[in-house]
Amino acid sequence: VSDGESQSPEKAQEIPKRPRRVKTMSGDRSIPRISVGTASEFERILEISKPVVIHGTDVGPCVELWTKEYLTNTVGIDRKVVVHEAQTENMNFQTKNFSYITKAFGTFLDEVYAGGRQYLRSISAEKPTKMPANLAVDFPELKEDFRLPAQLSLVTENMHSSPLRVSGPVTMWLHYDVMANVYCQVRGRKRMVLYPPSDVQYLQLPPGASSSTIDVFQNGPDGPIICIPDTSPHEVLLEPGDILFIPPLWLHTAAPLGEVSIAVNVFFRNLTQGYAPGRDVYGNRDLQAYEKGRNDVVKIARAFDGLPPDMARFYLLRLADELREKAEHD
Ligand code: AKG
Repeated sequence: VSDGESQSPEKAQEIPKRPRRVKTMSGDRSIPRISVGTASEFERILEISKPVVIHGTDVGPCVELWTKEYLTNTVGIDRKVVVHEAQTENMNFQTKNFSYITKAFGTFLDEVYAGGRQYLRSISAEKPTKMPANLAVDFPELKEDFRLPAQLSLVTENMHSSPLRVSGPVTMWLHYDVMANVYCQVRGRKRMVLYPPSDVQYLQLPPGASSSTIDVFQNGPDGPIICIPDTSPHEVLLEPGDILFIPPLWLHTAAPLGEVSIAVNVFFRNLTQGYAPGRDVYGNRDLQAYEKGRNDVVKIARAFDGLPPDMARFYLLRLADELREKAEHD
């Protein structure tokens, strides 16, 4: 029940090998920190579709209020939550080195504030498998504490979901989402590394998956990220009150630094068409054309059944070249 999990079982594929040329270095591009005064300035950011950190806006009293004690008293200790309990400090969706555990909110807070490798990405309290998370509905006690600034009215109007994220010392795996995202840091600090969509070919995503097999933070949450050849990592350290705009399809991974990190992120639709119809609980269901394309690929490959494998390979690669040509030059 988290990002990258809308993959159906048939999407799961063999994990490709790690890149051979891995060396270490730190991210080479930092994400600009800007102030945004009006809704039309934010609209322009959406058009440019590059990540930025919006600072100096008001996300509500949560930034001061959301201490362990406040959350315990306000939400209550008995409320049940489903948390990721990790075996190592780098969660990996492909190797599934974590488990989903249902526990009482009070127990979760005690454990996570004691340094437990746990991560809450809230899900719908009403219909967890059918509806996206909504902070105001799922945690009505916290509703008045968090708000998006007026400049981001486009986000509010097109909101898909607003999960609460509470993270102990564990990193979130590298993945992309299909919805646009404004990630609002509330407490603690979070290191975010983002890769542009054009890097996807170098980031080891099994076919049809939205999560990578690579752990970018192999050198620890504050160490240099691993160098993945031919990619352009963009990096930022979020402080309370910062809002990171994560454009659709930008791959991202996150590491909390120091204390427990609390955030609310709001996924929103920024396309007028193209989303897959039907259920999308996590905001990462691939576009309709891609889902259809994957079915067409199966049909195309099947059309070569019964032919000599070397001839099938020859023509399938010719077709792949045509697709690449379209992607790069159309
Ligand atoms: C997202 O907002 O899509 C994330 O993946 C956030 C990751 C995190 O908070 O650890």
